[in-house]
Amino acid sequence: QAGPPQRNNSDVISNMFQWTWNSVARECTQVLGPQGYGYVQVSPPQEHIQGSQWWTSYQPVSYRIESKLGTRAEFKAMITACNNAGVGVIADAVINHMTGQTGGTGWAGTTFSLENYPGPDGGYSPQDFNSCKRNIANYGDRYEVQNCRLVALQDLATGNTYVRQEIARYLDDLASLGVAGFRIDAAKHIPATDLEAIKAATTQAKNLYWIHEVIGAPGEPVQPSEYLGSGDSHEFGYGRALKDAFDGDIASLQNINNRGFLPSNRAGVFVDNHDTERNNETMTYQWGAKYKLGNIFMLSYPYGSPSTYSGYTFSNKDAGAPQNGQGKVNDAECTSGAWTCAHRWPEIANMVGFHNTVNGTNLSNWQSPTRNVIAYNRGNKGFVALNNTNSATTREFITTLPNGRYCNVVASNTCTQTFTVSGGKVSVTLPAYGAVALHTGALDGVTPDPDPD
Ligand code: LM2
Ligand code: CA
Repeated sequence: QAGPPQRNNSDVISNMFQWTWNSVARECTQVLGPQGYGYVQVSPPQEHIQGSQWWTSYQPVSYRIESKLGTRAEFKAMITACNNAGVGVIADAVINHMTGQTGGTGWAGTTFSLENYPGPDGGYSPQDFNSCKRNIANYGDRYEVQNCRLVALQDLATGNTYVRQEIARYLDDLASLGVAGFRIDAAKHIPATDLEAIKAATTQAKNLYWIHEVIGAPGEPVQPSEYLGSGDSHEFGYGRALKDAFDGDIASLQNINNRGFLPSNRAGVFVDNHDTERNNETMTYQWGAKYKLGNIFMLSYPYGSPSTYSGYTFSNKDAGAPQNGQGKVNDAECTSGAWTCAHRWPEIANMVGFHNTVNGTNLSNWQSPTRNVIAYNRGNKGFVALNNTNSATTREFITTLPNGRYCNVVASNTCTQTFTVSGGKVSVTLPAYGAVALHTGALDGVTPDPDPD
């Protein structure tokens, strides 16, 4: 079993970038729970600097749970609502550094100056910061990557007992509010042994799910595999490989994991996240149909534990979220396209059900009649075919699904298109840059079981 423990019969995480706590709460109840998502990952909840850019979230000034995304009470209410919907909340924990600003007043009123933060939650003074005050320039130098400043952000001395305790107290506070786990931001910039010590210093947080954001790059001294002693790590090579493949040769995705990736059961994977959609590293919502195909692949192929990504449309990569005056996302923002609401698209939302249904089965019968048409089965529970070309194609594929008439779950939410499996064969018409996904939880005329097993 890869990744986080099953919740809502699922390990799928919906990463909801810059959504407010109130908006996430409603989404858990109305969409994420019913669609079968196991977890929601939210943006950093701690107090941060003021400013209109999204990345103020990544500049802590205290560990008070008061931010542009909501109050402590709203954060707690969100967790309750999500838990009631079956969905665990994973918090983005920014613990490598404080702000890059040299003074000011934070979102919730905390006044700070360079390397001086009054706390009491996240109270730090100059002795709590690393002595290297220069910015990281050479990623080939382990010392520099872990002890100097990431884009000028004041780097916490995570080797010190007091700093470890302060971070542990913050993570335990989040645990006491009911979070299910943590995405450890900038983990590459924290020595793996420090993270193990921080985890050991917690009382409740150590029992939760931890996933480390370690941006692996070939040849660098700090690698994601070092961090597996205190949690899973993200496999950034995965999203990069998907981008390469959908650029022109999806048959190359066969055995995608056989290229030095993390072991499947320790890897978090995604098509994109908030950084990679801004730096060209991966596909993004702007790739349209190919992006949807990438998500269908991720949710149907047995490697890693998947995070889907849901953010907002932008042209300026620093621009903060379009928050209709009150920081909310609602149906209108989804339909207007201001927010992508990608977690609601049938190609993503209904593939969560596919992913949950085929859990535990192996991939078989990989078929690739051309370099950009592929199909495969997941045991006798699921079948998927992808067409990464600009023309529709009708093909007969081998399938291990039992005979029956199946809904193409990526075509719509209401079984508007069906395909019939007979004698281990299925003939499907794949639209240009389109897909067919069939599974035993979505037979025509049979109400899907929202709670399989
Ligand atoms: C992360 N993972 O390791 C986050 O996923 C990523 O989004 C964060 O960068 C980064 N690490 C630090 O937590 C973002 C954003 C940066 C931004 C920082 C801090 O991508 O552009 O840096 O957050 O807010 C900004 C300015 C930068 C400036 C810095 C400090 O862009 O020019 O550096 O603030 O003032 C002088
Ligand atoms: Ca560091």
